[in-house]
Amino acid sequence: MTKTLSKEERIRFLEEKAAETRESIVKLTCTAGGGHVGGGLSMTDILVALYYHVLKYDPHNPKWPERDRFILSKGHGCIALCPVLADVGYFPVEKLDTFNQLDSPFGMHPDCNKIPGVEMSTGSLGHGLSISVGVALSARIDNASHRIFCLMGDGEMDEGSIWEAAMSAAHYKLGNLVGIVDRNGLSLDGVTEGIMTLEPLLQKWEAFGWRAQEVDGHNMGALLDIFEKLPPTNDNQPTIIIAKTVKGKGVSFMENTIDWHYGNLDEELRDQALAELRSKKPAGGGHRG
Ligand SMILES: Cc1ncc(C[n+]2csc(CCOP(=O)(O)OP(=O)(O)O)c2C)c(N)n1
Repeated sequence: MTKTLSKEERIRFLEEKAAETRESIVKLTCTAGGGHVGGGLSMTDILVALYYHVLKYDPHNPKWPERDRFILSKGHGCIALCPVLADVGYFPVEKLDTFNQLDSPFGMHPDCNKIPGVEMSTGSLGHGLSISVGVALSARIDNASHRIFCLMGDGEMDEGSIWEAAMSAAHYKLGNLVGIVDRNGLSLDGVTEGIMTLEPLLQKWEAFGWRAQEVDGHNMGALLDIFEKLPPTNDNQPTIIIAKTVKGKGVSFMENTIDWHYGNLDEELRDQALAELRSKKPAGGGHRG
């Protein structure tokens, strides 16, 4: 989607998309009567880099066998995923007007039987990586060249199943698997280190046999660099990217605040949040790849 742009134009385009996505997250939170807004805003730049530059997919053929697979293990990030899937063409954006309403395909967690482009129904934390290992293993057996990306929360690292999956990915030498941790430092009701010490997280993944890297999860240029330098899919080691992020990124009263893990906005707060996000939009973007 952005392949024909210069690097500078691409970053500008993606930053603009991220700003638009954040606005959509705030609006959808109001449509839904509440939502996981903090974790949606922290993962936005990662999601935008993936869907507008990195992933291979065809929104008109969601089951295209050669597509890259994206599995949202932190399923409560559905509020960020849905506007991106709509914008890249999986379904009309107007459909999101029903978000979280009775009989809507769109709920707080993604349902792969109802939303085109969603690879796996998630929401119960700790399962996405195990599923991704299975999908990656099957791609390896089929000699396929697509990648499997799995986005996890850092609070989610407390789930033991993550570490079982981590061991098996290394055991099966799944170089086609890329895990990303949205390292915003907060879980549902506290700081991650207060609930269960995760650090040294990078070294833990390394010890489990993964190629581990850290990146500023809000620096579009750095995110692109790290994705562009992924090893070939037939490599023999899975990759984990620990993306340092800020929960509630972009809305000052939400940033780094546990209260905004899940919340609703009244009209005044919504307008304040949207005005802030609009004021931070990169000026003069507008290039479309
Ligand atoms: C198995 C399971 N236990 C508990 C929950 C409830 N829950 C929803 S979000 C969340 C916090 C997760 O924190 P993190 O992974 O850091 O998410 P983020 O901060 O990125 O939103 C919890 C405990 C759940 N969805 N699944």
